[in-house]
Amino acid sequence: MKKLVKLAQGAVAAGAFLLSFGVMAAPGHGAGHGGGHDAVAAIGKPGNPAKVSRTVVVDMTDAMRFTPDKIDVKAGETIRFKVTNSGKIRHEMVLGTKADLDSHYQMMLNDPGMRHEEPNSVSLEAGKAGDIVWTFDKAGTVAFACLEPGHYPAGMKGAVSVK
Ligand SMILES: [Cu+2]
Repeated sequence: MKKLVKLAQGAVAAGAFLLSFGVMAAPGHGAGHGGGHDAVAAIGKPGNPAKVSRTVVVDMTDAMRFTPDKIDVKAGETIRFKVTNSGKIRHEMVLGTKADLDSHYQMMLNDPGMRHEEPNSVSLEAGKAGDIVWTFDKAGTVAFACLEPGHYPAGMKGAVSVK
């Protein structure tokens, strides 16, 4: 636990300037951070499970890593991320812009019991599996991360490159 706290403190220092920005950027967060997120619109949209282009398997571990952590997709594809937690603690995969993930992470530090249960995320207990179905509609980079306290700054993040 001591180690996690230390990592979290590092993140606070690194992300301190983002805090005020983050609060402005995500006004609905406390109430289940509503559907009106600009940042969510910028990364694509929830996909139709009946129209999945392909499945990408992503594993999460207590080494604070996603495997793979670099994923290539084509604009217009709907991806089913089949996410597994092979660790012994809770992990989650959250898709977002880097700014959005940074600001959400600050809120997770303030409210560690918070769970992400939105179309762009899946939060999994040890040994569990779940899905995100997401449509990437324009070229660019979509980041993803585990926002459990200490995990993101320990390197639990990755990127989807949309071409
Ligand atoms: Cu994690």
